[in-house]
Amino acid sequence: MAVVASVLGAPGLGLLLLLALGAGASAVEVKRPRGVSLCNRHFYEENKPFTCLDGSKTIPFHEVNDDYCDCKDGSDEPGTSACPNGSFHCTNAGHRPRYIPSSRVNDGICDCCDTTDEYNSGALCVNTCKEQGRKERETLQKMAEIAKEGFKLKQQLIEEAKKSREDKQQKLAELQKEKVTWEEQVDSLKTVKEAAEKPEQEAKEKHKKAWDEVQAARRLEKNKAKAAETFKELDDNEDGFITVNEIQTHTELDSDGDGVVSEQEAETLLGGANQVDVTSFQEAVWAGIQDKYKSEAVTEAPIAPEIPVEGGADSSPKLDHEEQRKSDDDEDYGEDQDDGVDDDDSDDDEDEEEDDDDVGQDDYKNRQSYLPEKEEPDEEKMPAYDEETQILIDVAEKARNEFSEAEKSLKEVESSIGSLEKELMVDLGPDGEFAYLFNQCYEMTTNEYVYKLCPFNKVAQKPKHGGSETSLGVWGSWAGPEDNKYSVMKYEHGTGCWQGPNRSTMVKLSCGKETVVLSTSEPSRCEYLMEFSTPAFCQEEVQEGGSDHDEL
Ligand code: MAN
Repeated sequence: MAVVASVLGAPGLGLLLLLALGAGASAVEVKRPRGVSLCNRHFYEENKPFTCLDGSKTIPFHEVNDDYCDCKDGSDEPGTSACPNGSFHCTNAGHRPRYIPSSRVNDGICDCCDTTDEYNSGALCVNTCKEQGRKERETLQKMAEIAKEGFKLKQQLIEEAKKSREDKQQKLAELQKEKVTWEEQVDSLKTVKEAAEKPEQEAKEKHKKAWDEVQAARRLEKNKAKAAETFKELDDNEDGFITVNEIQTHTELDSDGDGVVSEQEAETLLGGANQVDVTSFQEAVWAGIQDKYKSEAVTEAPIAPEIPVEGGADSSPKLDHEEQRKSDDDEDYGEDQDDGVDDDDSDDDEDEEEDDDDVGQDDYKNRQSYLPEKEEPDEEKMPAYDEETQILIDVAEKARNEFSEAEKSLKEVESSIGSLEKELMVDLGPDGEFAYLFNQCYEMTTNEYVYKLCPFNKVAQKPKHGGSETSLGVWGSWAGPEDNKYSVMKYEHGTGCWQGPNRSTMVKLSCGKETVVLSTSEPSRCEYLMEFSTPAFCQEEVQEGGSDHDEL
């Protein structure tokens, strides 16, 4: 049953609410029903019908705060716990006003610092508003001081950023000019190089051709000598002829695979004759048997093949020297170094090397067939270039070096331009105040990990007691709310989380004199949160919270 007394609350404390404007402000009594805020009091006019704040119903005034819930929105019971969805307003004079759910009214627990929520429960509440208000004002005062100093620092940061941006833009312009110069250099040095390489190439080819001819002649000579030697070996009765019978003793010359050289096979090998003299043997027979022929010395006394070392005994002093040079070069630098030609311009040289290699293999095969005689390498290494060719090579080499040096410089300039352009494109705050964070990293160590924040670059996590770094994301974008975009940084696409998303991190900025990571956490698996203080985030004035500011 509603009674007027309960509508207006107990006389004194409950009925008259205190309005305090800051600590020690003069108190003004404003009549209103219990649990109603100052700004809502005009909805509750004494002795006039009350319309629920949602407009759903109108009730007589004496039914307000009668401990019976009439309005769906609970607005008829601001000072009791009758409505499940109602709220009670604590004025909290001297501190911050607040709303509490009406279920907390008279529940025996002091919620409002001014004790007004426990007017009928018997709970012994003490008014702590003044003390709390004082503490809060002190905190706000400190924050305001920090913000003021931080804001000053921010002004410096902005100045520095402006200057550094200008410097960078100037540097960029210089680099772009430098780039043009290097491009021209590269073009002209390329022409010089190509002009020098043409005669070099021709001279080298000439040298190589001459050397090939010398080698071919030597091979022919050696082969002839081999033929003569073989003739002697085959000519068992030393009558100056090789006969069908003498051929037949060499079963390796069998052509039909029956393991025997028949008379007819032998005759065929002798070119249809019964016997041949040394000249006919050299001219018509040797070529047909040399691949199969096994020296009698081999079968009689087989010995392990010996692979001759380069620079054989019969090399002329000049070739010895040249071989040594070539061999040293090969060991130190691999192919191409023998004539000092760069990789990309040395197709011909590679061919040369291949030729040499092929010769080497043939050489080895030949040795196999003539063992056990000690075989000199068939091929010598190509002699040093003549002076004229060497000069052309040196000139071309110099041109190549100059060209590649210029190309290298051009690439360096291009890369500097690229990173400067990239840096200038990053959004470093409305006035560039965050620029000083670029290229810096800040760490925070927790029980398990060392967290590293490198603003505008990356966030990483490294186990404290060893192990590799895990990426918690690379710079993505500013991600604060529309009206406070620069309050949050987003780092994304970090290392994939097992059966989860790629790691990512939100960095929440706050104003502080120091630039420091305040905290790190992982609110959801592989989604990290960092709190980071920086003067760059300080605003000119601290915004104090609370909408009922005037009631403090
Ligand atoms: C590592 C760390 C943790 C993360 C787990 C997910 O241990 O990166 O932060 O939660 O992997 O498996």
